[in-house]
Amino acid sequence: ENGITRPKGYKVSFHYNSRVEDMHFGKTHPMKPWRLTLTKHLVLGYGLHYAMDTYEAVAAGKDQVRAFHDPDYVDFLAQVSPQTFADLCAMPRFAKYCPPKHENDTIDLGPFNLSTSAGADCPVFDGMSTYLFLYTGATLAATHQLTTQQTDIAVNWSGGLHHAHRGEASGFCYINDIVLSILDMLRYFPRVLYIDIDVHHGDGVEEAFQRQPRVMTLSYHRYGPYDETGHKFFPGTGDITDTGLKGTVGEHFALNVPIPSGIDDRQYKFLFEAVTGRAIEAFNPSAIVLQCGADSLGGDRLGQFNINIKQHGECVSFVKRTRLPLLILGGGGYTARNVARAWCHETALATDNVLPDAIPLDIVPRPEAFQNRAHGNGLLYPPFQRLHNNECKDADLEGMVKKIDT
Ligand code: ZLV
Ligand code: CA
Ligand code: ZN
Repeated sequence: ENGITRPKGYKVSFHYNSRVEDMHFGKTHPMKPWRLTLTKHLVLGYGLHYAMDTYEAVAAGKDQVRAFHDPDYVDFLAQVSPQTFADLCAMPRFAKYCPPKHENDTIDLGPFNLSTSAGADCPVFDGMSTYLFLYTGATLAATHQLTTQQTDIAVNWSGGLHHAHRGEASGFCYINDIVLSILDMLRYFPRVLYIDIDVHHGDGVEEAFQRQPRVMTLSYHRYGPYDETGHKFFPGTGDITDTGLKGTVGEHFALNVPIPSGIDDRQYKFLFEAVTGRAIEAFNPSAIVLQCGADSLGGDRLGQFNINIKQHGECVSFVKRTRLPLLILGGGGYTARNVARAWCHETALATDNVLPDAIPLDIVPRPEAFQNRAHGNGLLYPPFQRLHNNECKDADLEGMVKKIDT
C-alpha cells in the first residue's frame, strides 16, 4: 500500500550491515558514517526494501583482501585500533613502513599513511577494522550476486572507496573494495567498465588497472588549482591527457574528465552523456561498476560542483539503460542529509520506483534531519544553484569531449 513495487523483468540486490554506522573518524573529520544511517532511514521509510533482495553483509576475509592489497598492510588493518597502534608500529615487521619523523610535522604519520593524530585524512579510530572489512564484505557479496547471475543490479552504499592503494591508505579510503570487486568480475566478464562520479579523481582504481586492457576506468572530477596558494584539488591527478600507462597494453583504457568548479546540471549532463556514451560504444563492456560519490552535489562540504540530486540520479539512469550487469557503490558525500536523499532516490531509480517528492516526515526516526526552514522537506530538493561560481565554459567542455573522443 506504500506503492513500492519490484522491478519488472530484472532483480536488484541490496547489501548492508548497520554496524558500519557506529564509526567515528574523529570530531572534525568530514567523513560521517552517520550519512549511511540517514540513507537507511529513507530507504526503509519509503519501503524500497520490498523492491529488492536485501542481504546483511558479513566481513570480508583477509585472504579476499589480499587479492589486491599488500599482505603486511592487510595484517596491520586487521589488528589496528587506537589501543594497538603504538605496539603494532614498534613491531619490526611494520616499523619498516614508518616514515622518518620531521620536526615541524603537524601530524605524526605511522605506517601505511595511517595516523592517530586528529586532522589526519586516514585516522586510526575505534572499530575501524570492523568497519573496513564490513564495507568490503558488502561489496564482495554484491559482486558475487552479479557474477553468479542471481541479480542484475547490486547496491552497496557503504562501499566505493576509490583512493586506497595496494599498500597504503589515502583520502579516507583504506581498503579498495572497488578494485577487489573488479578483480572478481574479471573471472566471469570479458570487459568491465568503471565509472566514477565522485567529485574526486578515482586514482586508486585507475592505478590498479593501468596495465589491464580488460578494464576501462572513467572518472569525472574537480581538477586544477583551487585556492590562493595554488594547491590542487585532492588528489591532484586525473588530467585529460592521462589515458592510461603509456607504452603498455593498458594505454587508452583510462579516461579522465577534469572539470573546473561550479559546473551546473545542463553542463554535467552534456559531458556525462557524451563521454560515457562514447566509452560504452567503443569499449563494449560486459559489466559496469558505478561509483556514485555524492560529494559532486551542490552544497557538499568538500565538493565544488552545483549538481542537483535529479541530475546525479540521471547518471545512474543513463548507465542502467545499457541493461548490463551493474554494481552501484557509494563513495564520498559530506553533507549527510543530501547524501541520504541522493542515494535513496537512486535506490528508487535502480528499482524503477517513483517516490513522492515530499519526504513523509513520519517515516524517519530523525525528521529534523530532513526539515529545513529555507528548503523544505523535498527528496530532490533543495536545488543547488550557483553555490560555487561557475567556471565552466560551454566551449571548453565541448572541446574536452572532442579531445577525449580521439
Ligand atoms: O570522497 O581532512 O587534501 C572518497 C573521497 O573521494 C587532502 N585531503 C590532503 C592533502 C593533505 N591532506 C590534507 C589533510 C587534511 C586532513 C583532514 C579534512 C578535514 C576537515 C575538512 C576537510 C578535510 C579534507 N581533506 C578535505 N579534503 C581532504 C583531502 C582528502 C579528500 C578525500 C576524499 C575522499 C571517499
Ligand atoms: Ca570521480
Ligand atoms: Zn570524493
